[in-house]
Amino acid sequence: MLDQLSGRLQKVMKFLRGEGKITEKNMTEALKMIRMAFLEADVNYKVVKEFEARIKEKALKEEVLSSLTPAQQVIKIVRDEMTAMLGHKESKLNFSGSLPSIFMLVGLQGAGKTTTCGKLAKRVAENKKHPLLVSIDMKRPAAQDQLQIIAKELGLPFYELTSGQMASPKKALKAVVEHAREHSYDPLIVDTAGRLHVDEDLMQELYLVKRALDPVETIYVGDAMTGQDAVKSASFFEEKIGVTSIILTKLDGDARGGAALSMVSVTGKPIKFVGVGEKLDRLEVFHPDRMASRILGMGDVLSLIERAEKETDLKETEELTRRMLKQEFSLDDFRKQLLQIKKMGSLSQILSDLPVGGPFKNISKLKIDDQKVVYFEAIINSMTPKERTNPKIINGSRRLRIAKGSGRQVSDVNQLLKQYQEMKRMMKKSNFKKMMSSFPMS
Ligand SMILES: Nc1nc2c(ncn2[C@@H]2O[C@H](COP(=O)(O)OP(=O)(O)OP(=O)(O)O)[C@@H](O)[C@H]2O)c(=O)[nH]1
Ligand SMILES: [Mg+2]
Repeated sequence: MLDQLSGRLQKVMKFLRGEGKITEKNMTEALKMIRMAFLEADVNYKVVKEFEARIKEKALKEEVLSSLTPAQQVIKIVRDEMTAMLGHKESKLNFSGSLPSIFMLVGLQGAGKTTTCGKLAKRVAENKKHPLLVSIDMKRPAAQDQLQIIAKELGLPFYELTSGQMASPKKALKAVVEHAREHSYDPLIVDTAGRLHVDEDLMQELYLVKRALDPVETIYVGDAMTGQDAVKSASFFEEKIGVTSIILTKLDGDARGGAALSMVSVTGKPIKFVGVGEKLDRLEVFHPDRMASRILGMGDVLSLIERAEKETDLKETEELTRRMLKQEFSLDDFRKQLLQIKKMGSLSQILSDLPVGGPFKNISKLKIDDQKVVYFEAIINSMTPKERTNPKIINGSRRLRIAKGSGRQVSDVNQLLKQYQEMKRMMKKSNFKKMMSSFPMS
């Protein structure tokens, strides 16, 4: 995610570190590099100019220049300004005092509104809320079905509106809200129709729906891959119907970052969540500070830790880390780790949260796909406890026995042992502890 921008900005940070002293000349050079990186990432021109001016003003101050670590100071300024650009602090969803709180999702066609309705419903349900899903998209015949299928998958209620009912929208919407109130559903999450382009018809329709529902959150859903187009249409929606927050989707793709970096400054609205995959659990709280660190190559260790805490047994993780540090990493540990990886999401997702180019660079070369995790688990299950703690004793005949026992090939056993050795070797090289203690987190 945002690899190119991240790569270019990391070069600037490296350049600054290499310079030692900060002068007007090398600062101008660094700012030029930053400007180019941002423009290439499709960040709004005005936003870039303001950003540049603020960095320059702060970086060329006496206390920075005369400090012992001027480059570090400048890097911190860049990070802080980027955090501000992304919206300072995380921003939570609003709920209204009277039930139900209504969330209305709007945006262009294919931005991810329907999927995001499902993701949001799942998230609030996990926080002990009782969401009700409804779609007022009557344009596409499949639109109702799509949301209904999502609701079913999540085991959450869905209110079916017919186009007959929607012939008098005010009445129909009132009935939905009444239904939600009667059954104490909260929030009521409303999916709407998208259009290929912003047009007056759509805006008029959405405006009327908004007026009838009076939602506490009108959430603009924007596709991060479309860059400045997403920002422009967000402004248009804000102007015509008014939005309260933003969710950016498809940040798992090869979005260049322009949308994320311009959205808040241009619209003045906070990004509350980001979509990072098609599946319904791939919605993350948007943390401006972590995002800035991630883009600057400082890695999003906090998000990773948070996810790990949610998905895994914390004690087990601690123990595993301790064993890794002590180089006691056995095949049992390897298996535990595979299981945790399986629980936490794909390995590539986990790795994208780690500091790039840092000590984890090598680990990202390890490729383990989800199917293999299943095979590997079966293979390790077929080993004796002794073999697991001391894999060195696994000779040819043992390999054959293990393969047979797990229903796999000897080559699979070999591959597993190779991957285990590789991981062990990389853990050793990675100096986990040093990385964790030196990571700048404020
Ligand atoms: N990779 C990825 N795909 C996403 C994400 N969010 C949505 N999608 C995909 O984007 C496509 C469109 O999503 P929908 O939820 O149908 O979009 P929509 O805004 O409801 O579209 P319309 O109702 O046609 O306006 C689907 O294939 C989704 O799976 C995301 O965060 N990451
Ligand atoms: Mg839809």
